[in-house]
Amino acid sequence: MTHILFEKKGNVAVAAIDRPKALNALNSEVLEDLNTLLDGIEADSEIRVLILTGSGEKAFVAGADIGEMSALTKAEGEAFGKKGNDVFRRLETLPIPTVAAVNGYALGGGCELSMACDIRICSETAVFGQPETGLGITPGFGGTQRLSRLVGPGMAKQLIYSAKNIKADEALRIGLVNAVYPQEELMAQAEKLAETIARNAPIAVRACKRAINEGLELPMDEAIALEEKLFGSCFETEDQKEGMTAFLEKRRHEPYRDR
Ligand code: DAK
Repeated sequence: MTHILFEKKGNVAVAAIDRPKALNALNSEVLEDLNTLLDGIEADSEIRVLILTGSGEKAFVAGADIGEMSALTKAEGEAFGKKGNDVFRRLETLPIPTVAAVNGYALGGGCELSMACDIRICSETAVFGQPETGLGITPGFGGTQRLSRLVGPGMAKQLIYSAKNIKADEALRIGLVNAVYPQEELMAQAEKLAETIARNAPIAVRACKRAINEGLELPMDEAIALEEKLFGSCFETEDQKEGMTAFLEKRRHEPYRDR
């Protein structure tokens, strides 16, 4: 991968989009690298949580690459949109939890990339926005859909129609991010959160992700039935047996083994 820095720390993977000359903007190469990253993560059963961030201090991702997009034809625009949407959807449905550690500008495709992650935390310097209508386009990587689901249609419409950016405190207030930290603490906090998640039973955590993501798309009766099925499947795991036995024996459970 040319534009992604990758590091594995125990069961946690940290990936940083690294294209400093364009504030980590997403061009076709970065989208291909993201796909390669997800191939590697899916193939590595040790990885239980993925943290996604931007390299440098200024930007998470400053959007899709405007230079590359500016000359697209209608057909090429659709192909570029599909490439991005496919990889963002793949990220969103990755079996393991994902945390976006937003360390600066998260505009357009950058905001959309953070919204394809399960959890967003950010630095005090973070700036979010969907500036597309100011550029003569609509959000193209799922922004109209994911922002409405995260912050509600009224707030999403205001942000998208006005193309106005918001700072970290406002992102926290509207529920776009879960927490704001000083820049120098952001990655440590992201890793702390990821390690906390990684210590819990991985099969159960993955089942929770499926239940929430897929359940939100279903009518309540079907969503509850999905939860029941996933709950039941946990009773075939060694981690459930160890977790409950340890509780009853008043001891700490052994590290979960993903079985
Ligand atoms: N694309 C390409 N280059 C970018 C960029 C971007 N999105 N953002 C920044 N850069 C480049 C700048 O051109 C500059 O390059 P040089 O001039 O040094 O060569 C370098 O990064 C540093 O940026 P600035 O000099 O502008 O830095 P400032 O601190 O002054 O400003 C800024 C930072 C983030 C406020 C500013 O760079 C900015 O406004 N950037 C653009 C933000 C933006 O509008 N992003 C949204 C892009 S639209 C679709 C698929 C996808 C999308 C839409 C449709 N389909 C095909 C369906 C998604 C659209 C978007 O994401």
